[in-house]
Order: sequence, then structure tokens, then C-alpha cells
Amino acid sequence: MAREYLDSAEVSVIIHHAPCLDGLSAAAVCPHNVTYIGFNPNVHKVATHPDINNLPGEQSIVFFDCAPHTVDELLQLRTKHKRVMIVDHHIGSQRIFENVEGCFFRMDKAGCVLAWEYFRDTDEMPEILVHIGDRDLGKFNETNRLIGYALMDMNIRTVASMRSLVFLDSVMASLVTGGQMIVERIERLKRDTPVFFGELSGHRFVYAQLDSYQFVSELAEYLYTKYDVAFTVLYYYENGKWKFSLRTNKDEVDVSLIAKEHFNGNGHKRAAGGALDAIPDFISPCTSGQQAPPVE
Ligand SMILES: [Mn+2]
Repeated sequence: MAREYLDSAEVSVIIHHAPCLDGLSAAAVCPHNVTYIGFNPNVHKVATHPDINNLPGEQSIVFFDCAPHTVDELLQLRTKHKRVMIVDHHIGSQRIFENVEGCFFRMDKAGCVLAWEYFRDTDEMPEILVHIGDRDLGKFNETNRLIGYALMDMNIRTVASMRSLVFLDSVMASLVTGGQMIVERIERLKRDTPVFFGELSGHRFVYAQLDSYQFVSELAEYLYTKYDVAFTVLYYYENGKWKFSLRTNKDEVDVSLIAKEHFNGNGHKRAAGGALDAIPDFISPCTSGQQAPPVE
């Protein structure tokens, strides 16, 4: 189907979801010398994306793991190029493009798996793509949890770096080991981080200072599960500001409101954040174990 619409050997441009491990992996398995363009639908529009607009005409373009916002945007692009195809698994985009020619959607497969099948057909898929794909579909297991930790820690941002990983023979074993090391780091953080309790907007909360944003979610989950609190506040010093991350697992608590009122911030009901110039009074000053801000 997708191949009948556009032969994979003809593809000259790949527009892939970014920053996203699945989208980068989709681009990484393309075996040809093509132009890669990262596309974040939350930020970009096709019509105003400079890299897309600066393409010379008559390209054969595939959107992998992402799509334009409207059918009009797609049709507009098709006026300038030979072929523009969409291969995606986002349900919102499926609703927009399901009756449009050259748009292929599968809800049961991730972008990188769809890309592999399109470009590589029956070749055996590297195991790492199965795990990246499953994570992208929200199917978590012990192995892909470890791999996810390791990949996130590597902060992969480019197709080239993803490609250099995907085809390494040792990649699975190395990422699992790397992930185990990160699990150890998180366990150590849970064990060694001094925590304190406060009260805000009638809610008891637990707070702790961290070195960075990394592992905020893991530590927050640990703390709100362990202690009888409405929410967690984890904070760290970054770029001259104190950053605060609020998390809750309680339906009756809306941390976005608390972040707005007390932390100059915003966010979602269960996860929110803010930034202040100083640590506020209700995060009690210098209890034992609290570190001074780093000297800059
Ligand atoms: Mn995806």
C-alpha cells in the first residue's frame, strides 16, 4: 500500500517526529541518502517550517510518525512536489487524513516499526526498534524500561546519532546495562535525599531539593506513595532560578493551581512546575541536609 503509492527507493525527504525517540528511529532506518527534517506538531506548522519551505521542488517526501495539521497543508505541499505521503500512528492525524490518498495509518504499530517495514520489508528488524516502538505505544516492560532510561540519559537529538546506535550489535546489552545503572542511581536518590514536610493551601506536602530535573518524576512517585501527602515539591537550582516541580497522584488535588498561586508557574492537574528567584518561606529554610545554592 504505502510502497505502491511511493516506492521506498524514490524517497528523497523524510519529515520525522522530533524530538521523539520513535520519530528519530523511523528516520534512522531509512537506508538512503535523504534529507531529514524534524517536525514537532506542537511547535511547527508545515506552511511556516523553514526547512520544509526551502526544499527544492519535485521531492518525494514521507512524513513519518507525524503529519501536517490539515489536509490543505498536505495538498499545498503536493502542488510543489512529486509525491507527499504520510505514514503515521497518531489517532488525531488519522481522523484528519483517513480518507486522503497516500496517507497510511496503523494504530497498532509505532513509527519506527512502520518505517522499517516500508524501507526494509522482510529484513529482520533490530530488537531495539521493538522496544522503542512498544514504549511509544505505552506498552512497558522491564527491558524497555531499562532501555528507555539509558536512551533518555543519552539525550539523543539527531537522526545520525540514533542511526549509529540502532545498528550496533551490542546496543541491546549496553542499553540494558546502562539502564540498570540508572535504576541504581534512582534507588540511591530515594535512599539518600533528605525530605521535609510543609503545608500549603490546606494540604500537607513533602519536599526535597535535587541537583537537577532528572529523575523528578521517579522521586515524586516514590515520595507520594511512601508518605501521606497531597503532593510533592521537588526543586533545584538552574540558570539563576529555583525551579519547582509539583506532582500528585490524588484526584482531589490540582497541582497546576498550586503552581500558579505559589510558584509562579502552571502545568497539568497531576504535574506542574514553576520558577522563583528565591526559595519561598513555606519551604522551610535550611533544615538539616538542605544544600546552599551552587556558587556561580
Ligand atoms: Mn510514534
